[in-house]
Amino acid sequence: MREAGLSASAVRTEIAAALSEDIPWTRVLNSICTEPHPLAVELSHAASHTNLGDVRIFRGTKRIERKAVALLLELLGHPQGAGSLVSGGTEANLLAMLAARQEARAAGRLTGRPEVIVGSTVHFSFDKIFSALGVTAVRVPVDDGLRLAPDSVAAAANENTIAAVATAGSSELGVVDPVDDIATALARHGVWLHVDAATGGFIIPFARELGRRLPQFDFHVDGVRSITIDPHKYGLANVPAGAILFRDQEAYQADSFFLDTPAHTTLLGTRPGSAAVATYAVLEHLGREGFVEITRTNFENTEYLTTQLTEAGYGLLIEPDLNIVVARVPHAAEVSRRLDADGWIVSTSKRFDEGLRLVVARHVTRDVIDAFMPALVKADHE
Ligand code: 0PR
Repeated sequence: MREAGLSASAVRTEIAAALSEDIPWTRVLNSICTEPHPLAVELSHAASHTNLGDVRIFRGTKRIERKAVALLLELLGHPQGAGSLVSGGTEANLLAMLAARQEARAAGRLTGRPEVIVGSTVHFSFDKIFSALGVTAVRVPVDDGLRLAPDSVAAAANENTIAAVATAGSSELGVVDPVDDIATALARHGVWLHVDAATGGFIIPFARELGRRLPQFDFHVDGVRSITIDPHKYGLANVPAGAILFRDQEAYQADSFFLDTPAHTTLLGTRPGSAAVATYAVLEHLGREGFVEITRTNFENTEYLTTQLTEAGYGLLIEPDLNIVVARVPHAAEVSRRLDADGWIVSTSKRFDEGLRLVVARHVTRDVIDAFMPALVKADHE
């Protein structure tokens, strides 16, 4: 550390220079995070000093977290449920797995190492979680559309199964597992069904309202015990804002040293109240109508991009459920690198050699698509 500190303006200058190296949103087509809503930015700034790890001090902020959780539970069809705002999808998925393991242990039915049933499309956050918890991942087949096959999930269940995970919107490919059919297939096994809707949670309810054919994925489905949903993705809150919701109670994680302090149900102790404020602000300000309109625009722009790609001779590798397009582009990794050199960020899935993955988040407007298409064609023909 320096002996004598720098002036504020010198520090500001350095940070401004670093931020200016970041890629502007108008050139980002790989990210399911987007520019946060201005109200989220403004109010999270106002709450930047808050810490939900100490709810004796930050009691007003805690009340806002409870209100945000209540709105999310209502959105997902179960106002009587429980939950917390957390740092993102990884922490939310971890807490769900901890709760499922806790329940299986309490029931005394485990005879060996705990197992969780997943498909090959499950998010890689589960690899971290399984290794941290000492859980074996039982990977079962996905169908031709890369969706988890309900019968194979049911066939894999045994006394050591603590949970099965369905993904309601994979960030890799934008496909939604048939959560309702998986729940039906699992019903007689009594297995905890966790739905990872980190990506799709703020899309599917509104897309269904717009008449799109997507499965019911939330607490309306009997057997769904926990859901991950991320305000910092399509919920337009700033990072870090995730949420874990439970049909019943939350899992107890730890007691504090201090009297009159509630037990912790989250992994993080000190945690940002600003995230709760940002989440609540966007939910209240946009309301259902606001989210439906944003979802409508995202799907319209996805269709616009698909048409532009087709006209330029690029087919789709899979039929997307959500606003993620995987175009067939030979040598996709090389094209992605050339685009990167030209200031455009796209991604390629390791699953396909010829798949260029494009995410149509809120900042990907028609203008952005119109600017992107010639850049893609140029990178492809270089
Ligand atoms: N589950 C699903 C279905 C996800 O899509 C993600 C993140 C997670 C869990 C983990 O959530 P956190 O990253 O909040 O812990 N999906 C994106 C991905 O890895 C995250 C992302 C977002 C990556 C923006 C890049 C980016 O620019 O694909």
